[in-house]
Amino acid sequence: MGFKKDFLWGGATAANQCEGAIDVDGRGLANVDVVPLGKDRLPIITGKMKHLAFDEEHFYPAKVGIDFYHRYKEDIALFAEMGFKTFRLSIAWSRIFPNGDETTPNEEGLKFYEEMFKECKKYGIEPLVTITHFDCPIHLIKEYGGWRNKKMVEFYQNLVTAIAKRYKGLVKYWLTFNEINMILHAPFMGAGIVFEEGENEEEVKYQAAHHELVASAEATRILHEVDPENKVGCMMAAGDYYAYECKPEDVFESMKENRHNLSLIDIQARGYYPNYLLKEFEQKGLNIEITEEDKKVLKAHTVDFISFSYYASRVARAEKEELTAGNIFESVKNPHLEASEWGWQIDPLGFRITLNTLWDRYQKPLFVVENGLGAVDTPDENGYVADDYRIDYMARHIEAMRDAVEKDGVELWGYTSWGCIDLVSAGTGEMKKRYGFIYVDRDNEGNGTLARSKKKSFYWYKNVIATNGEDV
Ligand code: BGP
Repeated sequence: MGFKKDFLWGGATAANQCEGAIDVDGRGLANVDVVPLGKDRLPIITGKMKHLAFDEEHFYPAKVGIDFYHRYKEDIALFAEMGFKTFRLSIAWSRIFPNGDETTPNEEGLKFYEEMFKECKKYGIEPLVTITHFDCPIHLIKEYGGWRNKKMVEFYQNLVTAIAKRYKGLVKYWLTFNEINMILHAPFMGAGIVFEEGENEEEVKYQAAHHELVASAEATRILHEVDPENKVGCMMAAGDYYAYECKPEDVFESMKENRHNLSLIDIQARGYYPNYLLKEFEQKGLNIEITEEDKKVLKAHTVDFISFSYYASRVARAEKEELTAGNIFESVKNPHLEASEWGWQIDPLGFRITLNTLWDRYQKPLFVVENGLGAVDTPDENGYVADDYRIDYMARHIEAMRDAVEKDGVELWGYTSWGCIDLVSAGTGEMKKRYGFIYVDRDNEGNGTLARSKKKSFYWYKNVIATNGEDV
């Protein structure tokens, strides 16, 4: 017995990486729109830039994305052709509330997603909706300082209420924040944080994270109240840390890295702050404001399932001299593994290990909502991409996932591969780092017709779904 009969196979995207049309139908500007391609990208992601600027000198890939806003019908038809049972997408907050702090939602924004969900339903595709995927209206950053401000909880609740009511019966699966732990690594993308000179950055990050946690619990409450059929999940960037050597110091380091990475999920899944994190705040002198009321909300509204992205495992070592580049997570190079062109260490067995870790720790159903290989694809003279490297990566990961289900008894609801259609990379802002089964004619400089074509992996994944993961 492999995957259950109603296993949700599909693919994943995020609004800011594919929609484009950033100033259409009343949409406001968001943090992700002002992240340029190129050398200035990192300070902006990390929140260390001096000004929050939107200058014309830089190329901002989100402006056009892959023009999913205008082409989603064509794209969903292709997903249906592959046999998708689910499609993960995110809602651009600033389409629904252009500034973020309004009380009346923008009808055109609401309508856009409603039409998209109906299009999915036409093919029997279940939408899986990320409420915010690295996405925060610029106005909320300029006016309130992003998630460092507790008022954000209220604005987020307005968003959730509007979409929960409007999409009742159309959407059942919801994720509150994409990769919530990313806040600790990329605070501008994760929480709209721009640091001020001399402030305690760690304290700001954890305070913002706390506000997101409370907002996530409130969202869970609202979604359950509006429709008891709704299933609400948290979402994290997962990937276990191994000890570099079996010496206790390295093992201890890997234990610390693992729980550090899981800390926010511990709270969303269990409903309270773990002691190790409270002790860390104490030892580092971090003053995080957590009210009694917040504690009650966290406790009362834990998530129904755990979703996560998995791309790579990581390595921890007591002496950290050999850090790998490429990935936003610090990791020592693993001498036993190959890596992608961007240094992400390829580890299918690590996927099985991570699935087991999460299942053992939380005993809640899991949903893999991102996995895949970012690679440079070169179309042949007929425009065809024979992406055997991607097929190989995914086949080995799907096999490992099957082992976790079949041999280890992990409860798993579904799998959506990342970037099922080529889109803009979150980490680099490039088009050249592609993940899709569907090729999009668009390059880093913004050239190309945006035409879609099927890669070799398109046919391969179609067969994987048709055989419910048996034939990979
Ligand atoms: C995750 C994000 C996605 C996505 C993916 C791949 O962190 O949730 O938005 O882009 O990583 O990363 P990248 O685009 O940098 O290759």
